Amino acid sequence: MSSGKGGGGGGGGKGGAGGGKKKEVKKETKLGMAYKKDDNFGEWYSEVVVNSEMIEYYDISGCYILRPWAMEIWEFLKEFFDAEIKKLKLKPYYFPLFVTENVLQKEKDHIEGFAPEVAWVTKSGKSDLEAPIAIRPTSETVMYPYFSKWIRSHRDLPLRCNQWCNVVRWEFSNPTPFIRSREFLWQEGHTAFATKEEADEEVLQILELYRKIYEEFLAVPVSKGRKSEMEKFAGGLYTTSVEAFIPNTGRGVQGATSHCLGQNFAKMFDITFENDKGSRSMVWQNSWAYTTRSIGVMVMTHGDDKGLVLPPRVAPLQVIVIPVPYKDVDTTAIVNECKKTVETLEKAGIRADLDTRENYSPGWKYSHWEMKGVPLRIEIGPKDMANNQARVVRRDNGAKADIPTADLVEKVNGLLDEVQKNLFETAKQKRDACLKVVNTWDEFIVALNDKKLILAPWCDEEEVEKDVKARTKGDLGAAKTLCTPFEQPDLPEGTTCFASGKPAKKWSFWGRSY
Ligand code: 87F
Repeated sequence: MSSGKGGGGGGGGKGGAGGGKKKEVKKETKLGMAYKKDDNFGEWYSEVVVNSEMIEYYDISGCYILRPWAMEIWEFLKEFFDAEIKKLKLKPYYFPLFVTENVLQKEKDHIEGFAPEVAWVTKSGKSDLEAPIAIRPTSETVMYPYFSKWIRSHRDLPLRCNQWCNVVRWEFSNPTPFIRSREFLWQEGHTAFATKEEADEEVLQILELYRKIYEEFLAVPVSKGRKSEMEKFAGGLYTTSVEAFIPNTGRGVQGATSHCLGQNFAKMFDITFENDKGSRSMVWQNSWAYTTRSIGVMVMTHGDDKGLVLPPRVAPLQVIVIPVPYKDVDTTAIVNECKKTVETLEKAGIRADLDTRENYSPGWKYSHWEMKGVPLRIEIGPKDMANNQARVVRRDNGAKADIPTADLVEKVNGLLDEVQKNLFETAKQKRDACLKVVNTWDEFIVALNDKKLILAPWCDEEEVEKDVKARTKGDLGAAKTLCTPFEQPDLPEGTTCFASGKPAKKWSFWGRSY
């Protein structure tokens, strides 16, 4: 059971600009949220992740402690994804954390832009290392020399490897728990095939799994699409992604990426196989990843002024049972009824617990578990006991129902499904309400300032994307393409690019992003 202490992240580096109204916090217990989501989103977010006990701030900027309330969510996602990729014949690997400068530099062309973010180990104890060693920001250069060694003939293909690990990218822009941290957890899949067709197929299979993680587990709507040439992974052939949108900030956020690397790395690392004609061919490669950022996107999407709101499928606890004692009425009987309820729910496979702490009032406990985002609360008092019922309260919309004890499991299961569905539908409605189709530059600027998710006809020229970036540069960051969605509206003959006036080739999402 948690200590029940809220608020007050230690360490520095809390995100969000100052200002914004502070709500009165109940003084005696320090429980409750000081910031509102619509008043000061940055501070609200920091407060939610700390008060819900997902995150503890750490004394290195951009590094955070992930507490069980966050790690258990990560484990649910991992369990699902791991089972799915095993069906696709992915094998688990673990490659070292460290990489020599020599090997890291092997992919010089694209590492160049990333170089400032690479962290180095230069000492052991007091003495300098012979040569500095980098900490992996990603593992292409760590893995591919061994792909070259392991792949000899077409019988060694496909090679499909996945590792769950941490990576380090020493970012300098505004660190935000989950969303932008200097160390984060991810899975990285790296695969090699004999043909491009097989690689192409896998890119989309994985992207569909990422969509499921966001939409079916985290209840966050995403768009699948392809990245522009500017925004793709420079080392690869093409990049696909799932993109989410945060209405409060009007920013897009890349949820996960699935890249077809083509034969670029095969060339660099000499990854070839003997084909069935007896000569040597280069492999076709993919790489793909999703990270703990997904948890942050979920928090931003569903959280409210009372704190975190968790989709039931990823909630470490789905039901919290709270005894509501009354003056002279027998408390032991109520607590026993609560215990019985938890047992019944647990037996039915529902994640349930009870809060029997005697030094806190029921009202305090309600706020505490609301702040932690538990999907359903069950209150049991003398009246409920007498009527053989329990009061069930939904976290997502506050709806209350008195449910006969005999129907509890069935009704709770139904409610959990409803909460899951409602969170997704509500988030989708909010996102769709931000969608703005624009055709001209003037409309684009209005929509951008209005925090919209912009869909615009585009000529698909890199120079034009650069130009848009330059023309929208400012304190809030420049606008860029988020992706070109696979689901394309009609593009009538003669449609022109919103930014260049040239003939438009496609509809693309534009906006500011995380
Ligand atoms: C930061 C420092 C050094 C991103 C970096 O997306 C290198 C890099 O290569 C870097 N930040 N990237 C691109 C990562 C590409 C790719 N790697 C495997 C993925 C999915 C998983």
